[in-house]
Amino acid sequence: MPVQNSDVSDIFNKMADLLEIEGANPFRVRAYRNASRAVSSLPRSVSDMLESGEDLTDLPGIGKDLAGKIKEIVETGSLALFEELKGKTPSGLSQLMKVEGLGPKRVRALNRNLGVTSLKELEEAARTGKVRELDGFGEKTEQKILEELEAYEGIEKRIKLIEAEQRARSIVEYLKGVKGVKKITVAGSYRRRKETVGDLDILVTCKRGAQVMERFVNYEDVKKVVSQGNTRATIILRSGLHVDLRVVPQVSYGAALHYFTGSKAHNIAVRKLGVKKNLKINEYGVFKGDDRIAGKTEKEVYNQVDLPYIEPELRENRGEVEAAQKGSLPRLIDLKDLRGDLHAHTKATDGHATLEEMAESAKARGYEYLAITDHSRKVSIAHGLDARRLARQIQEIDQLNEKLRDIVLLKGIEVDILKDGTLDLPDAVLKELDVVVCSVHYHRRLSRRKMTERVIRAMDNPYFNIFAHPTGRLINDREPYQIDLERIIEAARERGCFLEINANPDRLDLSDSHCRMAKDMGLKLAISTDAHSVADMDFIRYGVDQARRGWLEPDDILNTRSLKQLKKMLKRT
Ligand code: DGT
Ligand code: CA
Ligand code: CA
Ligand code: ZN
Repeated sequence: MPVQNSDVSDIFNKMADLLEIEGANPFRVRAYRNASRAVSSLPRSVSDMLESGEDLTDLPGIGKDLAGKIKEIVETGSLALFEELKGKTPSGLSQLMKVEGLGPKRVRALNRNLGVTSLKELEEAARTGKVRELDGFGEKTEQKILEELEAYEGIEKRIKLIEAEQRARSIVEYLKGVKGVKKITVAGSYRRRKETVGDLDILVTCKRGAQVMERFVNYEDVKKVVSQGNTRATIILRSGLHVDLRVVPQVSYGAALHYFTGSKAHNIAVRKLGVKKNLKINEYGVFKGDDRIAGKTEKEVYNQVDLPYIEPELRENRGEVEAAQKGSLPRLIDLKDLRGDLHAHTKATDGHATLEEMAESAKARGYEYLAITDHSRKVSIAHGLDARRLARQIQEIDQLNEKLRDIVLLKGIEVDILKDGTLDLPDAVLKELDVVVCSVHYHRRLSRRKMTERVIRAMDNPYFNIFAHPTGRLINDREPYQIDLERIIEAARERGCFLEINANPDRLDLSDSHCRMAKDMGLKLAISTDAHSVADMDFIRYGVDQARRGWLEPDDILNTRSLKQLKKMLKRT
C-alpha cells in the first residue's frame, strides 16, 4: 500500500507538536498545521499526484519546502527532519501529549516551569499541587489531569521487549493447541527486536482458520475482543496490550511474514523496488499481473527485487535496502560470537551469587572469561567495595582461578565516576585489576556540558576501560541524563576506552542508533549483562539484539576477542 494522505498529514501534525513543545517560531508551527490540514482534505492521494508528475506547490498552503517534504514521505515512508526532532525530544514529552487535555502549549509549560519529562513526573507534580500554580492550569485542570492519568495507565503504552516476550510466549503456547496449526510466528517490532513493542502481531499458518480465531478470542487473559473475522482478529489483554492475529495460507507465509514484520518504512522501500520491475508485492505474495511468482519464504520475496535476505533487526529503512543492493550488508553479531561477559556483581556487593557460582554459570554458557565488577564504595546502599575489601576480592579471585578449569575470572570493579570526574578508588588499587568498568550513579542532573566533561575527565584516568550504561536511562521509567554521546565516543576512541551496551532489558543502554554511531565512528563496544545473579546472565541476548539493530558485527564487539587479545586491548599504557 503506498503512503496515504493521512500518513503525511499525521507526520506534519506531529512535527508541529514537537516544534511547539520546543518553542519554535509560531509561523513555522502554523505552516505545518496548515499543510497537515491541506493534505488530509485533498480529494486525491498525494502519492498518485506525484506519480503522475503533478506539481504539489499548486496546492494551497504548500510551498516548495513542504512539497519536497511530502515527496520525501511518499518515497521513504518517513521524514528525516521529523525523526531527528523526535530523537531530540525526550520521549516522555511525546507521551504527555497523549494525555487528554494536554496540548503542546501545556506540555511546554509543564516542562519549562516544573521540569516535567514523563507521565510519572506529571503525576507527582499534580499530586503535590504544583500544576495548579501554573498560568492557565488551575485546580480543576489539575484534578482533570490526575483523572486522565488514572484512565491512561496501561493504555497506549509501549512495553519492554522482555515483557512482550513473556506475554507472547503464553499466547503462542496456547495457540499451539489448535489442530492443523503449522507455523506460529510473532512478527512486527517484536521480531525486529525493538527495545519496546507497541502491540503484538502474530502470524499463523493453518488449514482451519476459523478454529484458530475461536481459540484466540477465548484466551483467558482477554479483556476485550476488538474484532474477529475468518483470517484476522484483534484482542486487548487485561494489561492493555493489543494483539493482532492473522491466519495465512502456506503459499503466502513468507510474504505475510515480510509484510507484518515491517517496519512499514522498510516495506514501502521494498515495494517500490517491486514497482520498478512491474511487480506487485503485498501480504499474499509477489505478483506479476495476476500470477503469484513468489511468497512462500521471505527470501523469495527479497530475491524477486534482486536483494539478498535482510535480517529483521535491520528493517527500519535506515540504509539497509541500499546496503543490500551494494552487497554490503553487515554480518551481524550473534550470541555465539561472544566469549565472555564483562560486567557482573556478586554477593560481595548487591549481587546474589558467589564468585564460584558466577564462574560456573559463565563456564556452562561456553564463555572463556567473566569479569567480576562489583560496586565501589560510593554506592553505599549496595555496600560498595573500598580499597581494602577489593584487595581481598582480588586475592580470592586469584585463588579461585587456580582451581577453575576452562573459565577465567577477570578481576574488575564497577567504579563510580564522581561529580568532579575523578574515580571513586585510588589508582594504586585500580592498577591491580584486569578491567575497570566506570559508571555514573550520582549527580545525574548536571548540564549536558558538565556531564560530558565529567566523563571525559574520568576517561583521562589511564585505568578507565569501559563506560557502563552510558546514558543511565531506564526504559519507560527514567530519562537518560544529559550527555553528548558523540563527544564521549570520540574521546573514548582517542583514549583507547570502550562503551558498554548494557544488556539488562530495563536499560538497553546504548540505544540502537548510538550503537550505530559508535560503529561509524570506529569505537568498539562491550556487550555486558551487569548480572546481579546467575540467571541475569541470560540477559546477554537482549544486548546482542540491540547490537544487531545497531548494525554491529563481531569485530565491533570487544568481548568477541580471545582472553589474550582482550587483555591486550584493555591495557592502555
Ligand atoms: P509497534 O507495534 O508500534 O511496536 O510497531 P510495528 O512495526 O509492530 O507496527 P504495527 O503493529 O502497527 O504493524 C506491524 C507491521 O505491519 C508493520 O511493521 C508493517 C506492517 N504494516 C502495518 N500497517 C502498514 C501499512 O499501512 N503499510 C505497510 N506497508 N505496512 C504496514
Ligand atoms: Ca506491532
Ligand atoms: Ca499491530
Ligand atoms: Zn553494575
